[in-house]
Amino acid sequence: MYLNEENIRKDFPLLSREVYGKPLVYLDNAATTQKPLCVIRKMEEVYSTINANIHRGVHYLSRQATESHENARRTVQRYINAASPEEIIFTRGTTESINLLAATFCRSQCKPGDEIILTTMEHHANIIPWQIQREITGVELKVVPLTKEGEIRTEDVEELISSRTRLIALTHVSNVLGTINPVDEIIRLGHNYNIPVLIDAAQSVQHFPVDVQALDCDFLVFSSHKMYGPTGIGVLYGKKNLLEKLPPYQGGGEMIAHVTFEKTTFNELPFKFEAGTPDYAGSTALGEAIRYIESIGLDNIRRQEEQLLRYATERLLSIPGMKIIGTSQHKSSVISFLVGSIHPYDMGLLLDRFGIAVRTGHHCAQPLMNALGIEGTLRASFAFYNTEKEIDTLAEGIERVTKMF
Ligand code: C6P
Repeated sequence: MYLNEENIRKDFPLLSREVYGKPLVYLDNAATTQKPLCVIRKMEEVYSTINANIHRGVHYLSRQATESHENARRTVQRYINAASPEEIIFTRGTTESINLLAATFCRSQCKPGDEIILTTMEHHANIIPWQIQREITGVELKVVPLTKEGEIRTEDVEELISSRTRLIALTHVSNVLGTINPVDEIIRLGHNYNIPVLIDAAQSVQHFPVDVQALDCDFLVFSSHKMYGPTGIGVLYGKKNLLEKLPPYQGGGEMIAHVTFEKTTFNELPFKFEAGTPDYAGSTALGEAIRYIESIGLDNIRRQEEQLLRYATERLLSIPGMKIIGTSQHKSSVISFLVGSIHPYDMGLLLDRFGIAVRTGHHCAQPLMNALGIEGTLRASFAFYNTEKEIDTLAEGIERVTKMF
């Protein structure tokens, strides 16, 4: 392996706990990752040393807390290589980021009958906000089909483009299939037709470098808790000229320039989209998580996870009755699978008794499940702190369960 697992695992206190008297094997990293001690300590540090409401007070603590929040914004900017910190909007996570964009974009940029292109493999977070806007603003949704390997083809996106297309919104990496989509090609395609592109990076920014200027994407969203940071905070990146065209999402403190009962004028970017007291403790800890990732190195993370994926794919395929769902050549460290006719829920419950945490069900991607003709899958998802030994434990667990049925 590329990284020294023993040293790395020491950074994550939770990984050394036991469940049911057995060592925990945590393979649900696509749902949320565990947190390194430096992130946990950073939360404690904020609340025990600089806690104060930000952007408002003239007092010392308030200025320190504000600086900490704004430093975190610059850290995120650097991490995804955005052109300026104004392009980084803090939200509660990917879901809120997409809801914000769907509501403000459809309200201001779309007329009834205009079209948004999505793909079959989207998470519900990149489907339902658009359906809500379909009800409110009359936009229509077009859906890119899937190949049998579980991939999206750029030519199938192009098929759906019309003079009414206003946005293409797709996931970078499928949370079920692990497929890494050719987003660079799709962004170029969109721009050939003057169509902006939103990338759901919830399953990519923690696995490999994502450079918004190199990709030239127009919007990009992700969640802190899937990248070793705290829960309850995430990011909406948008190109400045596009964000400036959008109206505010929520109203309240911080997002205003001047208020009277007759009329309110709004604050500049990014504050226009950050109504209310922001999660400055969360943003500060997200900044710490990013520094932690950078200290390991995203290229090292990618190589380590690619090796885990290869090892796990081979090991799982040696189990009789194993079917891996999602066989793209370009995959991130996610394996969805079914074994014979065993229900994923039954298998998941029994694996849990062996201390193995995997996810079961539709993974918030029911339209994808419908397209695949299945109800759900088991899903093992790996982070760089997982080990080949843990993959052996998973495989042995599956073999034991198979024998019980
Ligand atoms: N996927 C999973 O186990 P939030 O909940 O806002 O942090 O992220 C939503 C989301 C959006 N897009 C993609 C591609 C995602 O994978 C997720 C979250 C988790 O797969 C929880 S369902």
